[in-house]
Amino acid sequence: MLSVMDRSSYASISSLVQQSDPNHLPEMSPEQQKQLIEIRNRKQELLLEIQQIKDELCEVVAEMETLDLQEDCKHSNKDKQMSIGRKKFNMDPKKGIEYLCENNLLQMDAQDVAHFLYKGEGLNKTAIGDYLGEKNDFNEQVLKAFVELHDFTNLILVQALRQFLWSFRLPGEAQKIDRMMECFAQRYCQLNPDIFTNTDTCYVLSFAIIMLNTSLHNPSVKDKPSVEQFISMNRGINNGGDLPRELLVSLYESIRTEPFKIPQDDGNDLMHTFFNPDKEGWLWKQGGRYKSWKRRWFILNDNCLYYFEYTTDKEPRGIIPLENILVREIHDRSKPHCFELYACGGADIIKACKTDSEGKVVEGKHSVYRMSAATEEDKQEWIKCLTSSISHNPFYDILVQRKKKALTVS
Ligand code: 4IP
Repeated sequence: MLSVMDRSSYASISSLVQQSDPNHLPEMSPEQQKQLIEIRNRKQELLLEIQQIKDELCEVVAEMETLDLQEDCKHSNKDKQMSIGRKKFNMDPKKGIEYLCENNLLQMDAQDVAHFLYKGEGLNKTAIGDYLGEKNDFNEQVLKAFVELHDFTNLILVQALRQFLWSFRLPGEAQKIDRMMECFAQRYCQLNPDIFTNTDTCYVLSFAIIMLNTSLHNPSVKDKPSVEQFISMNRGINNGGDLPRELLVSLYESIRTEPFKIPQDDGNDLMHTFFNPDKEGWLWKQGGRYKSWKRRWFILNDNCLYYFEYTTDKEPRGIIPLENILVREIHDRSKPHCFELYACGGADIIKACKTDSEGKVVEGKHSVYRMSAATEEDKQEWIKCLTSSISHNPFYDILVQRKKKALTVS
């Protein structure tokens, strides 16, 4: 508009535009009045346009703020879901992984899951161990991918084991340990092809090292094996031949001077044990010295029997290891469906521990543990589970088989 008007006429018209009474225009020619009306109209249009642009701007700003907010929420939601996923994993590894995949925080892909476990952020190492040891195609692929994330190149076997056993906690179940150690031995031999003639030798020696660690550093083991004993223990395990003496001496020395660091998981181990029991349920238990009956929640797991006052208790009231223990049916006049645990070999007192009335841990005083089940079926089921837990230690069966394989010349 300025281009069609000279500056002075624009100034004069502009001053008129500013007048308080826009309809009172006495000194203006009709031409000027026409121009003025046009300018006013244009001004109105421009003001309207400005208002529209302002409104649009406000909308865009509001939209941007909402987006930022959503993004923030999304992030905090993701963090929240991640933390829920980790907690779920620690309670039940399979469910945790499912949850993380459902929420797109993880892909149901062996490599991706293996990375997640290897990173291990916020994860309980016992739960990692359990997941990796699980027997199904997918978990086995994850285990393989997980082991492949470890680099054992040029490490002596003890160092490789240290690295491996620190990345998760070996589960108590023999079959799981077997699968994991098998994978470990394969990976170690693949990266260090000149050390062992077959992976079974590596597997057996790895176990010998783990056992040596226990014998040398567990205070309850009185007779500490010497290096010569360790060497003779491992005679013939290399396809019928002996492993180099220097190798065995260096393994022995490494363990003697520095015990394995085993992940502890802040007391969660026991909790974890209680999540996967062989059998659990209410039983009445008779006291040791005072023969009163108490209703207790029993959990049988890994060759050990635990009892609690309430199902929700975190700490057991008593623990009865089932070594050298037998079970038999018994008739009791005061309670139905009874059975009892007794020491084989005629020991007077069953080795066990319990918390006393002041919460102190003390030795048990039972010569037998007599229990009463709610029904005859439940009694039979307890006897069956206890008997199989007592008589079967699959871990040793597996090791014996392997040792046989490693001793035979292929
Ligand atoms: C107690 O009887 C309870 O039965 C205890 O069971 C039992 O300990 C005691 O055995 C027995 O004297 P009172 O409560 O009537 O005193 P719980 O600990 O489950 O309450 P056990 O060893 O069975 O846990 P002794 O041997 O401590 O007397």
